[in-house]
This record gives sequence, C-alpha cells and structure tokens, in this order.
Amino acid sequence: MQKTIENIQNRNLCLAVAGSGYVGLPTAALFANVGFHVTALDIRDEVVKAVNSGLTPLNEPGLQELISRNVEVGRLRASLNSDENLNQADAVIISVQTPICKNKKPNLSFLEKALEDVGEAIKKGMLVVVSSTASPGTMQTLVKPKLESLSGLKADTDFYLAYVPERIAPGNALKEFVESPRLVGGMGPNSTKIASELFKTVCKTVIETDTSTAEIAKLAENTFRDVNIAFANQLALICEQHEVNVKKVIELANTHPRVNIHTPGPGVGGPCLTKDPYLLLHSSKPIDHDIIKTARQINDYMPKHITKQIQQALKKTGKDIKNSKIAILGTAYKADVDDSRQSPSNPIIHELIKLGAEVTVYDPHCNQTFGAKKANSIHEAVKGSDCLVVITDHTEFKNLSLKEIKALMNEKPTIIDGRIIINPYRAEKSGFTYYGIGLGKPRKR
Ligand code: SAJ
Repeated sequence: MQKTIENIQNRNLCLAVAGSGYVGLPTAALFANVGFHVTALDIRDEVVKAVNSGLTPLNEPGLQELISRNVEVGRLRASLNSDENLNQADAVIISVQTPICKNKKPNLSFLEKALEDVGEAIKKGMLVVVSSTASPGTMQTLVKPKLESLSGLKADTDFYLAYVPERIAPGNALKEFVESPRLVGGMGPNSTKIASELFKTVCKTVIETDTSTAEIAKLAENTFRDVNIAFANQLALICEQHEVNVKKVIELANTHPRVNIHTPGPGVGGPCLTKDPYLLLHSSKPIDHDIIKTARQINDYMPKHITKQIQQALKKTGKDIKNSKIAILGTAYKADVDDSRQSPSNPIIHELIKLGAEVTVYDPHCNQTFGAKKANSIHEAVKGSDCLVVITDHTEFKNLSLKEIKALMNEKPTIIDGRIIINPYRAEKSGFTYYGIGLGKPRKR
C-alpha cells in the first residue's frame, strides 16, 4: 500500500478513465495536468479523434487549453481500445452514464459493461474508482461482487475500490472539480486511503467516508436542489394568484439567516436533477407521503404552466394560439451552456406546435431546435411574431432592448418570461402584454 501511495505522490501511475463525457473528460484532463499519464477511453470515435488531435469535443470553459497542453506533452491520449489500456492501467476511474429508463428505473447497462471490462483487467494493487452516479447500495451489491468474481481478487485487500461521486456543474466543471470538497467513499480503510491520495493531487479538499454514505450523499445533493426548486415553483404559482411578485417574496424570505429558497422557472432540466431523485428512491421501500416524487411532479408541471400562460396572454390580446407566431429564447437547459438535455423548451415547443402555433427558436449556445424553426439572432426570432417566450436565462437575454423588439413584432405583442429576467413594469410600459412565472400585475417596486 505504501508503494502505491508513493507512486501517486511521484505521479508514477498510469490512469485510465472509462467514459469520456461531461465528467470523464474533465477528469482525465485534470489528472494529466498534475502529471499522471492518462488514457481517456470512449466508444465514440469522434471523441477519441478530437482528443488525440488536441481538441476538445466538449464546449467546457478551459478544457480546450488543458487538452491541447497535455496531449502535446504526451500525458493525455484517448483510445477506443479499452482492453489493452485497462491492462496497462494502475488505476481506473469509471465515469460512464447511468441514465434512467422510461419507467424511471436505473439503466445500468453502461456501468455493467464498464465493470466487465475493468473486472477482466484488475491486478493486485490496482485502484478502481466509480464516479458515475448510482442508486444506494450499487457499490455493495453490484460493483464489488462483479469485480471480485471477474478478477478472483478481494476488494480492499488485493485491489482498492472506492466510490467518488462527481459534483461538477457543466459550464464551471474544471473549477468545481478542483475547488468543491470531494467525497471519497472507500470499500474499506485501505481503499479510502488510496483513493483519497489520488484525488488529493487534483482536489483541494477530500472528505473520507464509506461507499454507501457517499452514494446517498451525492443523490441527496441533487434531490435537495430539485425539491427546493419545486418549492420555489409552487410559491410562484401561489404568488400569481395573489398578484404578488415571487422574486420579491423570495428575496425577502432569503434575508432570514436560515432560509435559502431557490429560483422558480419554466421547469427543471439537465441530466442530473431530472434523474437523481429517482435513483435515490430506487431500491428503497416506497412510503405513503413522498416529497421527492411530488417535487418531480411540480417541476415537470412547469412547462405546461408556461404553455397555459402563452395561451392566456394571446387570448387577452384577441389572438388564438393557432397560427400565432411564437419566438422562443433558449433551448439549453440552463444559462450559458450548449446542453439541451431534458430542457423544458422541449415539451413547451412540442405542445405549441401541436396547438397549431408557428414556433421559431433562438439560442446563442445551442443548435437544438426541438422541431421549431431556427433563427440566428434575437431580432430574427422575434420578427413578425405575436409572442416572445424566455425559457433560458442566457446572459445574452438579460438586457433585451424592448423598444427594438416591439418594433419588429406584430401588433399587440406579448411577453412570457419564464425566468423573470425582464422588468415587468418596463415591459408593460413598452406596450407589451407581460406574463411572468410567479408574477402578478407589474408594480413599480
Ligand atoms: N434551476 C431552477 N432554479 C434554480 C436553479 C436551477 O429552475 O434555482 C434549473 C436550471 O435552470 C436547470 C436545472 O434546474 O434547468 C438544473 O440546474 P442546476 O443548476 O442544478 O445544474 P446541473 O444539473 O447542471 O448541476 C447539478 C449540480 N448539483 C447541485 O448544485 C446540487 C452539480 O453540482 C452536479 O454536479 C450536477 O447536478 C450533477 O452532475 O449531478
């Protein structure tokens, strides 16, 4: 064990990262950058080719520079061939996706395949880290037995095994990887120690625990965020009925030292918050009163609420949704990223098209249109439209020139603000019929 620790400290260790996506690639690049020889493994040819040419296949701030520098000095490379590279590795970090199926149960096929590849390659003294998000108990009931039976070796005695969940948000991944405290849950004290030593070379703070605690802690983080946003969304629906501005309500409530209500919006998107609450619920007995499921239902309802607001606002101006022209700002799931996975724009656009509207989208970061017409600027999107809908709070959308937009839109234009980024009072003064999430009548203050 001491030898492995020395090898980590001297960067004398070959690392393989299985799965080079949103998590795996930043992981591979950061470990290469502190001096390890890293192979990023992936089944996508385009990813492997891009990395080996020194290019990032992901639009993540800082990643391009990190990849080109480390590929150039020969510390980072990518490969399709997992067998050969895993056989040469002293440590493996598994960061493949763990999505959920239509029935909300985990789809472990990617993890199982990675475990098969890694299990065949395990040798004495090797470290295996799982970073993929997993349901409680996955390490004990799936990962450990599978690796032990394939290798014929014992975890924490012959090889080291740990669960080290990722905590990085796309758009700020590199900084958060280094600066957010990292949970290291070992399958035993030896595994915890070795995995800690490895992650300490990149992460500023490492917190040691066991695999099951780390699994639930990871899921609790995203589930807490989802439940908190659902609370903010319900508060928004309440405020709308009382014609009170939810933004102001939350701002005031959050002046209490022990209150931190999140921000309401058009729905919760992205690959994590929409999935992790179901992973947390999986493999535990259902209970009668379930705040986690209810939160998911509230957040899933928000796109429907936006569609209703659009219909109401158009009706108020004497227009029918059928044949109305609607401009949507944003298909990315959150601000300033190019990722549209589980974006609330998807159900909103589909419903609007189904209702007979003509929908155009503009997103400065994202090519996804979800079946709508694509515009190349805000002005192109709003030209000749009846209704402007803000779905994503991209920086570019935060200072809209309402006067210019009004001049390009049809008579009696409406705005539906799903992110509360437009001043309602200014919008009404500029001649728009304005509806916003959680907003009553526009007031000056
Ligand atoms: N959202 C709101 N209101 C808010 C905050 C977010 O409606 O107050 C919406 C966003 O617009 C987006 C969705 O929720 O549609 C998810 O946003 P997010 O900011 O939670 O971003 P993610 O999903 O990219 O990242 C989360 C992060 N988890 C936490 O902050 C607890 C990140 O640290 C995790 O690493 C990531 O999930 C993950 O991979 O698990």
